[in-house]
Amino acid sequence: MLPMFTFTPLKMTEETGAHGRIGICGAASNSDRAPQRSNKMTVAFPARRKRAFITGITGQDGSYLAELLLSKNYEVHGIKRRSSSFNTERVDHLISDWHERDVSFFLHFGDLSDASSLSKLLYRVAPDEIYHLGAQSHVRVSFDIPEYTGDITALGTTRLLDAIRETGIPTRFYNAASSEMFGQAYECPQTELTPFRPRSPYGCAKLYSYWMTVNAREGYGLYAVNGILFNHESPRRGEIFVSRKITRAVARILHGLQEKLYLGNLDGERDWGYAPEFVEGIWRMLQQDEPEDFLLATGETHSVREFVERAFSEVGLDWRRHVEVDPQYYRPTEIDRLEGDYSKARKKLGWTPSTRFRDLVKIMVEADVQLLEDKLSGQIERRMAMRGSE
Ligand code: NAP
Ligand code: G4F
Repeated sequence: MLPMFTFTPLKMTEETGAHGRIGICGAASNSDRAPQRSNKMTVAFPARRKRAFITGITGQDGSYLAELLLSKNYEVHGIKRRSSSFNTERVDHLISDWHERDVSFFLHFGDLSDASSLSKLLYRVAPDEIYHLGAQSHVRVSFDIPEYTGDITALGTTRLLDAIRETGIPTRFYNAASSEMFGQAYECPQTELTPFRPRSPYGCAKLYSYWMTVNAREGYGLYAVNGILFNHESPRRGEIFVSRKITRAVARILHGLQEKLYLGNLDGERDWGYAPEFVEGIWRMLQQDEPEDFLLATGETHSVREFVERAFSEVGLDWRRHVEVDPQYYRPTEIDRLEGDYSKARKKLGWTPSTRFRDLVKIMVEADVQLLEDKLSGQIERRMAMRGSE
C-alpha cells in the first residue's frame, strides 16, 4: 500500500488568470471553511464535497467531464498549459469570478512535462479522484513528433503517478488509455483481454502509460484504472480529427466559403461514439469497489467514407463533388478497423451508449453549421459597426 502522509493544504492564494477571472489557487472548498453555528449553538460540519483533479480539462473529454462532476456537486480542479493565446474556450462557461462565494471550478497552471508542478498541485488540492486525460492525442501528429509524444503521453503519466506517491495523498486514479493500443488488432471485436499491437508513436506511448497504471495498482496498491476508450466525438472535438474536419468543412461548403475537402485514407473503419456519454463511463470506473480496467465503445463500426457520405447528405450535398484524397494525410502505418465489445462495462458499470452513428453525425453537422452562422452574423454586425464609424 502507499504510505499515508498527513498533509496540510496550502491557504488559498488567488491571482487573476489569462481572462482576468480565473481562480488560480490552492485548496479552497466548503470543507476548509470554518464550521457553521446554528442558533442553538450546536456546531454543524458541512458534508465534505468530493474533490476531483483533471489533467486535459481544456480538451474535449475534460470539458464534458468537468460539467458532469460539477453537476454531481464535486469541487473540480484542472490544469491548463501556459499558452500565448487563450486555450480555455471549452471550459470558459464554467469559470466564475473567484470573488463569488461557493466557487467550484478552479484552473491551475501546470504541465505534464513539469513534475514539480504536478507534485505541488496534488499536495495543495489533495483530490479524492484524479482523471488523467492530458496528452498529445493526435495519432498522425505523433509520427511527426514522436519524442514529444512519448514525453507527454507516456512519461506524463509516470510523472503524475510519481507525484501521487511523493505526496502520499489517498486518491483514485483514472488513466485515459486508448483503442489505438490494439493497432492492427489480433481479433475483432476487441475486448479488455485482446493483446495489444500498437501502430503509431501515440499508440506506443499510450501502451506504456497503460502498463505504468497497471503497475501502480499492482505494485503500490493504488486505486488506479485504465479506460480503454474507442473513438468518441462531439461538437467539441479538436478541429483536425477526421470527424470534426469533415463536419466543419460541410458547414463551410454549404455557405460557399470552401469548395474542396482534402482527406487521407477513406477506408479506415472506426467505432465512433458520443463523448458526453463516454465521460459518464469514465466517472463510473472510479466509483467501483475494486479497481479494474474497462473498455468503452459502441460496438458499431463505420468507415471514414461513410462518415463523409452521411455528413454531406445531412445538408443535401453530394460529397463526390467536394472530397478529394491527398496522400499527405496518409499515415506510415494505419489501423484498418477498430470495433469494441463493451460487455464488461455494461455488466459491471451499467454503462450503455445510446447515441448511434447516424445521430452523432447529425449532432456534429448541425452544431458546426450553427457555429459558422453565429460567426458570420457576428462578422456582419462588426462590418456594419465599422461602417458606422467611417
Ligand atoms: P484533446 O481534446 O486533444 O485534449 C487533450 C488535453 O491534453 C488538452 O486539454 C490539452 O491541453 C492537454 N495537454 C496536451 N499536452 C499537455 C501538456 N504538456 N501538459 C498538460 N496538458 C496537456 O483529447 P480528448 O479527445 O479530450 O481525449 C482525452 C484523452 O483521452 C487523451 O489522453 C486522449 O489521448 C485519450 N483518448 C481519446 C479518445 C477520443 O476518441 N477522443 C479515445 C481514446 C483515448 P490544450 O488544450 O492546451 O492543448
Ligand atoms: O480522427 P482520427 O485522427 O482519429 P484516430 O487516429 O482514430 O485517433 C483518435 O482515436 C483514438 C482512439 O482509437 C484516440 F486514442 C486518439 O487520441 C484520437 O482521438 O482518424 C480516424 C481515421 C484514421 O483512419 C485516419 O487515417 O480517419 C482517417 N483519416 C482520413 N483522412 C484522417 C484524415 N484523419 C485525420 N485526422 N485527418 C484526415 O484528413
